[in-house]
Amino acid sequence: MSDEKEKLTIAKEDKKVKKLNLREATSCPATLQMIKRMDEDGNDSVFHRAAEMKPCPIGAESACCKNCFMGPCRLNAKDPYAKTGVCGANIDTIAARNFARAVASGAAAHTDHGMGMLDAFRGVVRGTVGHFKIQDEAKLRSVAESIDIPTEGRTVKEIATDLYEELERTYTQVEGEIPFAKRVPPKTLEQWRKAGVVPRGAMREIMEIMHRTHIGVDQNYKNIVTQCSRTALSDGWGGSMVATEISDIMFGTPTPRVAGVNMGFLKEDHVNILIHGHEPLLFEGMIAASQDPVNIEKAKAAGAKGINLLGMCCSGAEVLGRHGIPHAGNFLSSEPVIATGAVDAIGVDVQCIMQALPKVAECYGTKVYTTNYRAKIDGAIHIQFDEHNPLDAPTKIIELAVERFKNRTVKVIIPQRQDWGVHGFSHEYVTYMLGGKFRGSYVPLNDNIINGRIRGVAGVVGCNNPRVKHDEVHVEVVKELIKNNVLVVQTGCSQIALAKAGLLKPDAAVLAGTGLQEVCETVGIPPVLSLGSCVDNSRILIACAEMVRMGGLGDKISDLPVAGCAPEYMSEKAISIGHYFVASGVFTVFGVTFPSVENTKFHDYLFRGLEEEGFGKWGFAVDPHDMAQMMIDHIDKKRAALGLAEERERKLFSMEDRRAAEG
Ligand code: NFS
Repeated sequence: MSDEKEKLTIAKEDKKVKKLNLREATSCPATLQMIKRMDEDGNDSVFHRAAEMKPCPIGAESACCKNCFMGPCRLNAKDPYAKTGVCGANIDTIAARNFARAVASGAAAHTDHGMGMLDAFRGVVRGTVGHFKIQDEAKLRSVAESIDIPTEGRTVKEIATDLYEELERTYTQVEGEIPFAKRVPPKTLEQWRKAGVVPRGAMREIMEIMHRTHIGVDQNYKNIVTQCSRTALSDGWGGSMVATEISDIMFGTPTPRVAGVNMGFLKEDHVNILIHGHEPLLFEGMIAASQDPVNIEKAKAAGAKGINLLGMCCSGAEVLGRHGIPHAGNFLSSEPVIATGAVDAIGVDVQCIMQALPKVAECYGTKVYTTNYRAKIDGAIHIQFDEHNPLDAPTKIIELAVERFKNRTVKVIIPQRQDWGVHGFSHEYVTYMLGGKFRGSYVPLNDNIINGRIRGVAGVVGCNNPRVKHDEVHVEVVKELIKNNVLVVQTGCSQIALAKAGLLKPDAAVLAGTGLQEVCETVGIPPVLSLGSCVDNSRILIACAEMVRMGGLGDKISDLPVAGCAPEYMSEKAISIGHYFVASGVFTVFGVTFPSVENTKFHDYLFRGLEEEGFGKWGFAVDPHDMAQMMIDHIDKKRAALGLAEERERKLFSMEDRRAAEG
């Protein structure tokens, strides 16, 4: 390269780096410290790439179509009805089809994850899988009973065999309703039946979406949205719910435990292994392998004090509540954590694993190991995980990590941040904690909502997105909600943001309004409850169904004073989740961007029309305070409809009061 050219290239690159304002990138100090390191080392991160890559304005509003090869066609988002695609498709059809394909992809990700869990469960039932077993028999029985499988006087094997066969229908059933439709409150189910959205097997629903969004098939936006609802419900009440329930049965239902989050849990003198992705199988195998004295000895022989496991994203969220294994950070921290130089191996399975990881890993002398045949990445080393021998791949990864520990050449810099909080609230535990052993039910939660101490419940969930300041929107929305006496339940990367901000500790109750504070102090819980990974959003659906069943708050999910929010979402999975909450009856607000053009019929249908038909509806805001206010307004609207608008006198609610409220 000539000198002149080289100067130009350097100048261009300088400009690139300048585009990213590091301080505005993240509110997580550990992540900031590490992206500064990456910046100084001349390495790119997701934050740098986001600063460099402007989103396509037409695509951002979902005003383009590439479902055939006469195009791609681009419509004018400013004058959306001025043009159509070559085939004549208008903005409503195009946006609805794009949305539907996001729902299909997101639902496919969750249902394939659930299928993976079911594959392992089948092996456990048939005795072909080593090491894993049924750890939570009580959960096995309760899940079986919830879908009318008899348990009385039957062996675990008999119940588990029936359960496996029944739940397989969640995926494969050609006709008729999926098994967990039995858990839906009757009035909500009745409404779904009328609207024709009760899902058949997820495979059929996803296939049908792909068919209907092909050129020249379904060209009526409302009809497309109906199939979106059916497919999304096959995720929430199907694939995701199976993933959660089977994981609980095999690895134990989470119970609250104090656990740590952040990069400060890496240990310089240990072999550090990070597990990143979604299905709990790899992590469970790794936990067992890392406790094997032979493997510990290998680490010690290399001069390490031991093996230190950490989680990332939803893989990490699964084991935080189940085992108290520390969590290194959420989605946008997955490159920065590697920049510590302390990670000796990263084992990944599926979903949310950036293709950039192997390159960052190379810069900091470590390796990425892919373990699922579905997800191979250029530059990573593939070691296939085999559920029949679940300790084999983890043991290999440990050996390679030990090698890397021995030969560490990169300077290790570990941000000194350790954040503690309570993790592992399951819907079963919510029953117990509010009612105690003898009165275990959702009655006390409903009572506290009826008497006004708790205004309502909000699910704040979902991803990070570098288009907004990392973690900040999650934290601000949640602070605003609890200040207004809204109890918050969380999953996924959002709960990691709040854990880092210290809001998963019981003493965070001081930030709550007086009513919620009183409940938290009495029960000894934080105002923000961490429920697990993104498939564990199904726990929130069950909690909603329980609230309806206990009475006093209406007879459909859409009657409840609840709302949902994904303030920093980025994935298609989030769209599927959002839509199954909407279809279930919940007002759901998304941040960052929304894939539709305002003032079009499709947009209006999602944001208003669905609610008029008895479903929930979508909302959108960028500012966290606006998001919180929209949710609070909705909760208040539902309270008013239930006759709970007037805040009651702050006293313990007696049975008489409750009967009066119900009457
Ligand atoms: Ni959910 Fe989990 Fe995180 Fe978003 Fe990705 S890890 S499944 S998709 S980024 S919350």
